[in-house]
Amino acid sequence: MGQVIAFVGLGANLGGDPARLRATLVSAWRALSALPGSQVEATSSLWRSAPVDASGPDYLNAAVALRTDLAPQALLRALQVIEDAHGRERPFRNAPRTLDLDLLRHGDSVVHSAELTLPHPRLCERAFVVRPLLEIVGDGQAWAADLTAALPGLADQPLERLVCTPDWPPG
Ligand code: PH2
Ligand code: MG
Ligand code: MG
Repeated sequence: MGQVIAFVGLGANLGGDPARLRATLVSAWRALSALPGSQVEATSSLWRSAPVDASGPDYLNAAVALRTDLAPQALLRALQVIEDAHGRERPFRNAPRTLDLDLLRHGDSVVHSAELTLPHPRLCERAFVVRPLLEIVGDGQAWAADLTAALPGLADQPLERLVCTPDWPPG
């Protein structure tokens, strides 16, 4: 298949104060950049967001563009391994989590399998996904227009871009 650009959403809302959540996302970023045949090409800001369709503390969210050799299913499995290495538990749907890594897009792949739907079915429904993605998706990408078009409808989802974030983006 050759290399494609995959977009991965990062989230965490369990495990401690905001500095601890940030350390988790830094660690996850390093794990993503260490995946075989993969490099992080772009990293969004960190965003603090109220839980959407979920309970628990505020989240830290971000998104990265990952240039990768990995096929969608292999990348999904690798993301789950990184989640598990960060103490992820899955007691119920949308439970608070130490780390969530969501495969949002994988090049132009369209996938409908039991484990994976691409593009992510709720890509344009969540401000904590749309706002970070808009920071790193080039205007040349046709689907960036869908993100921009979704923004006004997401104004009721509280989130803020964090401007002073030591260690982020990791390098
Ligand atoms: N993830 C969820 C459910 N709700 N809310 C915010 N703000 N950020 C998330 O990453 C998030 C959520 C399920 O993955
Ligand atoms: Mg998620
Ligand atoms: Mg997830």
